[in-house]
Amino acid sequence: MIMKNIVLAVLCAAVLAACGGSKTEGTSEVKDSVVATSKVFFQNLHDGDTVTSPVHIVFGVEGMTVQPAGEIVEGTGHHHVIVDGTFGEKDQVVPADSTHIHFGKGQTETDLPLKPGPHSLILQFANGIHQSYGQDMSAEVNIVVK
Ligand SMILES: [Cu+2]
Repeated sequence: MIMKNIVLAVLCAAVLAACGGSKTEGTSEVKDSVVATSKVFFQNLHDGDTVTSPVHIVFGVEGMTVQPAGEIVEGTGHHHVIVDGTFGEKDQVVPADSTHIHFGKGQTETDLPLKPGPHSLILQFANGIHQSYGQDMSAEVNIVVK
């Protein structure tokens, strides 16, 4: 009788461990697929466009939700525009200066004054404390300002 109980206990533990393991695996698979299908994009600008200043920019995001900066909430963030720079490495805080513009109120569009000439604009999504989601959540467009 005691032996039987021990066998049952071991069996239960094995089953629980197996269940726990596969549950964790499933969760991370879902997470990965969310990141893989998420993206940002310029809704109204395309490579080679000639525009006038201030440049009207409409931000787009899929697979994540725009939320004002403040706290980290999974699956949410806010937009940044990086002028003539490079995307923010994953988890690095996006600097706040004249070429890294934060839209921490949750804005989805802006009118950006730019000097005449060619410019690269990068749209970068970052979490509630401005940590970049990396190149996967960035988009670049090259335009010419008249
Ligand atoms: Cu920010």
